[in-house]
Amino acid sequence: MINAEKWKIFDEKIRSAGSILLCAHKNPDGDAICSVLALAHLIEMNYDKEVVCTYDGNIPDNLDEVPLRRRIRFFEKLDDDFAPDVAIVMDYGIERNIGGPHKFIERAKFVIEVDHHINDNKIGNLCFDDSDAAATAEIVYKMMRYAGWNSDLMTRCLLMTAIITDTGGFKYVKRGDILHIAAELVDSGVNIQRIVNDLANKPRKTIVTEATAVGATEFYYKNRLGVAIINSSQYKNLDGRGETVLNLLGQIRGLDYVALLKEQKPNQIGVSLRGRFKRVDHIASALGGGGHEFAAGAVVADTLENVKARILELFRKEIK
Ligand SMILES: [Mn+2]
Repeated sequence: MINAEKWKIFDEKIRSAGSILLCAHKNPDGDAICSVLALAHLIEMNYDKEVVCTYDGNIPDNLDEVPLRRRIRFFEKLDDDFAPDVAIVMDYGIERNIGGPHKFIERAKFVIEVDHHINDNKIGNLCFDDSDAAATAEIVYKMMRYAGWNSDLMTRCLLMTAIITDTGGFKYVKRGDILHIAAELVDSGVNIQRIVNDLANKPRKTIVTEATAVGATEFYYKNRLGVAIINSSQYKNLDGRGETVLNLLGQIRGLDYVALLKEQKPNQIGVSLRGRFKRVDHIASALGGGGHEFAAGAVVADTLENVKARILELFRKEIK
């Protein structure tokens, strides 16, 4: 993933760049936003360069307290014709997920990608990809270590926040690597308890909306699938992708799958899928999305009723 040859190119491109842009997927989650901010800060500290960080969509309120949060700017606030020398696209999965900043990437002279999603259509001229990494932040940490970069506590807290959010508080960890990294971060001064407290920072209306959706969940196929719905009038109350719904339903004995349908607009349904020891990534792919084995999603341009019917059909085939 990281080797001398690739590193030489990275180092030279960053060193010679007049302008550098960093971004991740639309509606960034903890890993997306913290990996962007951490790598941006590391480049600034170690190359003495200024870096622009941008995003599209909404940043969840529970990430309000992450260090350097104010540094990442909505893409429409940048010069419309901005053409960076180097663009670094992180944690993006598929090209379509980038959203607004995509135009800047297209104009960039050189594109570097840093990602842990499975992706057959890479857009980077140089790729630091590892689909076994628990978070994009794991790759950033390995870049930092490979290069021998200096880091500060703020950067290390960002990396830990990314790891905690993308592993569901270490629940989805499959390789010891990430735990060794977490241990190194703790020994270097990162306080996990403080990070977890800062993340427990959702608006009341969000928790009430999510709890209501849990209460109205419909169960199918002998209670093996739970389908929760957040309609368009409630969607504005959501903060992030509805983790509380997914986490609560995921605790039900005997339930194998959770599907959360979010009516973002009348004909735009965000779908989050979770499997308990059962893969859901192929179902997300069938809906035009993707993600990880047990946590995946899609955005489908159709009505709520139609998307729900498609999901029930996909799971019916899966469960029978
Ligand atoms: Mn990620």
